[in-house]
Amino acid sequence: MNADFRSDFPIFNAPENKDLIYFDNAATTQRPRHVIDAVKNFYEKSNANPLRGLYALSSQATELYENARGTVASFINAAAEEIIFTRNASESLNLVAYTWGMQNVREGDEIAVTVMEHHSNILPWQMVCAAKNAKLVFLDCDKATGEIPLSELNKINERTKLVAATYVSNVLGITNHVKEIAETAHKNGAVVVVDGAQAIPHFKVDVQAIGADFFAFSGHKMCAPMGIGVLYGRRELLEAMPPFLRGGEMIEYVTKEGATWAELPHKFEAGTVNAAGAVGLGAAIDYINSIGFDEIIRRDHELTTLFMEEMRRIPHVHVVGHPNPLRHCGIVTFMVDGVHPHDIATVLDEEHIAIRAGHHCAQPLGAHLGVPSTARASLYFYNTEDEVRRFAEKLASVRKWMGYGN
Ligand code: C6P
Repeated sequence: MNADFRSDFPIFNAPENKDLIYFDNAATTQRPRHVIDAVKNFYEKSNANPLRGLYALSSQATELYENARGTVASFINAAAEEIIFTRNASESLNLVAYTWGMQNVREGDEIAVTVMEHHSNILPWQMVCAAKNAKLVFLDCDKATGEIPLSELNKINERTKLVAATYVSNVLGITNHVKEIAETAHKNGAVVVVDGAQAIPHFKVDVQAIGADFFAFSGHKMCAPMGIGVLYGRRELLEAMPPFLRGGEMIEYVTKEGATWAELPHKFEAGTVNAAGAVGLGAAIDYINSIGFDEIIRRDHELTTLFMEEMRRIPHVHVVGHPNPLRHCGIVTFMVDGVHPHDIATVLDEEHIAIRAGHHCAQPLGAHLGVPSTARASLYFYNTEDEVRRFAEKLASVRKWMGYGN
């Protein structure tokens, strides 16, 4: 079954990648033929500057671009005008910080984030807090399991203006209870920003059900092209926010003195948009829907369970985070006694195995757990059991490569 998925991805058919084990899917996934063809077709048949031209080709480009927005909206249970196309999750989070954050946060207020946030969901809030003389508060996680105890939610109070939480940690793979976080935030009058970058590729997201006011993700972590991302925002909030970037196509009317803004979502999409990227994202969603999240979750569970079983059998290897593979969303971070994670990645690269090593852009989490640098394998549904076994065999020899006796 999984061999079929793999053959959907041309990169694995390239002769130079025949034996490639690609376990860096949390950094970026590979692209299926369906997505590559959608982008190619756009440029070969429908390319023009969308939203401007008064001719057929531009209208066609506009239609494809707006159809992709509709596809994204139904994928996460939102309305089309609540979907803003950005470059990536980082830009989506910055958009909220520079607009809602700078407009609403005042001196003495608090912003709460979890300790496991990616830097993209910490630095924008540090910026707002510094500009407004507000306080950044961290919700800590359990050092053994990575779970955020519900008692940490007591740090959210009437001073809290915004809570920013990742749905799934890019280091621990743990899924946070964002619905409970949102309920607590709303009870205290705060808005909730969910970083969905690592969740959206792995399970069905419903922004209404979790109570997200804003939800950010990147296309490239879910089989879509790089350079296209999404910010979902609740309509009333988006309407009250000032634009982030100013320029072409985001205005209603401009005079020498000032301007009025276009309707949602275009108020937040200044300049020529990434139409081919949006079309590619729409195609990626169609592809993921054709597989179905039941199957994706089943593959995640099977592969991660096998992966962690194999890890447990190798002496000197330690998995970071939850002992239950079903709590990992395909992400397994680990250490090997006496070997720096960069050396692990370099030795494995010699064997044509791609993993990530370092701080994973989550340094506050590394400091909290006391492990500033780790190695990370991240799997997706097109990986195979055979790859996991070959990976374990190579990992078992890493210490020998580094000169240890066993
Ligand atoms: N994490 C990883 O290897 P961008 O770069 O904007 O597409 O995504 C940023 C981002 C935001 N939130 C989470 C939870 C993420 O995991 C990432 C990106 C990659 O873990 C690259 S550092």
